Amino acid sequence: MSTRMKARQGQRGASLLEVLLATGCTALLLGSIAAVAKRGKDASSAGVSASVVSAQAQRLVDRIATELVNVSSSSLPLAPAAQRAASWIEFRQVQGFSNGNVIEGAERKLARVASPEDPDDGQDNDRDGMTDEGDIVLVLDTAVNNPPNLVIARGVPEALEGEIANNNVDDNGNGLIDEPGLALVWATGGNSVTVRASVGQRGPDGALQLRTVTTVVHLRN
Ligand SMILES: [Ca+2]
Ligand SMILES: [Ca+2]
Ligand SMILES: [Ca+2]
Ligand SMILES: [Ca+2]
Repeated sequence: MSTRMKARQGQRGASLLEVLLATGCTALLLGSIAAVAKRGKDASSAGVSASVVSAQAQRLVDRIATELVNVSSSSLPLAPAAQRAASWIEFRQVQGFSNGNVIEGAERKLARVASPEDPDDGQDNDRDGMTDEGDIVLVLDTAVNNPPNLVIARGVPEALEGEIANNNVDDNGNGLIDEPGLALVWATGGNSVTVRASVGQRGPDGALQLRTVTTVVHLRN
């Protein structure tokens, strides 16, 4: 074999080695990009911590309390029957006084409604571990046609934490039977509303975590 041919073979060998090395590097690079992308995806679907869910439940109840604290008890609808709770309330806030008369604002409404992602059909449509969870919406004026709903919370279960819906039993022992995930109780002529609300979200381990907050709001006479 001539010296020139040996040199050519050497060049061909080097070229093949370079190609193999380059291919290997590309594969490694693509592999690490895929790994980073997967880590990002895992992080985004990892759920939220229990403290975040607790904060969401607390914020919801605080917001409802803020709405109700300046409400005249006489503006409330009929109280729910004993041992039952409502998942909605209509009310008027006191805006001031004129010649000794109370001036009330427009009728507002707080209600738990079906979530667009999980309609009320007995299925967990969005596969978040809760069946038929809802949103809490605030309507600023019920007299307006098709009033816009302000969504103030999501992930509110069909029944309050520990309660099984529609079995006529007080499963969680709080004195209320089959109460909804937002459970409002007020007595006729009473001066307070008891607000209970559960909020649920998936935790980092994928398991559903529910947090419940209860407060009593004292109304104006
Ligand atoms: Ca669901
Ligand atoms: Ca559903
Ligand atoms: Ca109960
Ligand atoms: Ca029950």
